[in-house]
Order: sequence, then C-alpha cells, then structure tokens
Amino acid sequence: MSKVLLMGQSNVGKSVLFNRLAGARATVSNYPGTTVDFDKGRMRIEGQDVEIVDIPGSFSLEPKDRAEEVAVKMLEETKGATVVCVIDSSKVERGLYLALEIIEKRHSVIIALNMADVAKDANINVDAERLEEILGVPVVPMVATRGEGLKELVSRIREAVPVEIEGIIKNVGGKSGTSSHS
Ligand SMILES: Nc1nc2c(ncn2[C@@H]2O[C@H](COP(=O)(O)OP(=O)(O)O)[C@@H](O)[C@H]2O)c(=O)[nH]1
Ligand SMILES: [Mg+2]
Repeated sequence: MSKVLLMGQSNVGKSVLFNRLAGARATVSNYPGTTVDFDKGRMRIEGQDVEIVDIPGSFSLEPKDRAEEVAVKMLEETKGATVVCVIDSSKVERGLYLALEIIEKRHSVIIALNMADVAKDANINVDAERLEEILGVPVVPMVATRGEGLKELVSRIREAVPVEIEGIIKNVGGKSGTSSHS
C-alpha cells in the first residue's frame, strides 16, 4: 500500500490535517524501543487505499531529540512514500528548511502551506504559485482547522515527484555555493 507521511515542525497543524484526512480510522502506535508515539490511519486517493502517518514534529533532518530521531528514521524507512510537508504560512522560511532537506533527499514532496488565515491576519503574503514555480513541487495554501485547501491537497498528492535540488538553486538565482555536491 502506498504511504503518505505528514512532516513538519511542531504546531504547524499536522495533527489537525491528519484527523481531517484519516478521520476515525486512526490508531496510535509507539515507535519500537522509544516512548515516541505517532498516529497512523488510512485515506483514499483516487479510489486507492493509502496509509497516512502523522510523523513526530521535526525542525530539520539533523535530530536534536528523540522525537526528531524517530521522525528521521520513519522518513528513511519509508522509501517511495509521498511526504506532505506542513508549513506555517506565517513562518515560511522556518518550514522551508526542512522541506528543502527532504526534497534534497529525493523524496516526493507536496507542500501544505497551512495557517493561511494566521498569515493573512498578520499581513504576511505568501505567493504560493511563485513558490511552486521555484521548488517544482505542488504548494497548496490551507486552513486545516476549517478544511480549506483539503480537496486541492488530496487531488494534487499524486503530482508530488522527486525533483533536483540543483534546479531549485538555479531558480532562486543561487551561485555555485553548492561545491560540496559537485
Ligand atoms: N488558525 C489556525 N489554526 C490552526 C490551523 N491548523 C492547525 N491549527 C491549530 O494549531 C495548533 C497546532 O495544531 P496541531 O495539529 O496540533 O499541530 P502539530 O503539532 O503540527 O500536530 C492547534 O491549536 C490547531 O487547532 C490553521 O490552519 N489555522
Ligand atoms: Mg501533532
């Protein structure tokens, strides 16, 4: 069965989104050998059953605590999964750090630009279309608590494919600060 992983920092709305997507069919599991819990459930995408996992909150792929370690392990163990990177629209650059790390590891990523309401109230304008152009992955503005953007997110999950980080660097007009990758 194909898998969808919800990843992102703490308090960006992963669990609200998870509950919207998995509904009542969710179970709590404990990551083996740890006290770290995570939710697992099922959803349907284009008529197919898909497993969806609410991964523990993580700031980056360089783990700073047990929960982040588990998050990184779960990502590594789940080859071929689609990763929904949930980002707080009012703190985009923070969330993009993790998203770029995941993209760089050649996972299929779709970005849920959540908390669009919070950003709007704070007069923060995030150009989702431009971000999508730059990253080459789908970017969907959302308000998870109201279910806004949910349909679009689900309908675009299949568009998530691995992209080249070099292409992203080119798109932002970056110079060759990537010599370590050459
Ligand atoms: N205003 C607003 N609040 C949200 C949104 N999504 C989630 N929240 C709230 O943000 C808090 C953190 O959400 P949660 O799903 O627990 O975040 P997680 O730590 O990433 O799992 C909760 O109080 C949610 O109700 C959103 O789109 N807009
Ligand atoms: Mg949560």
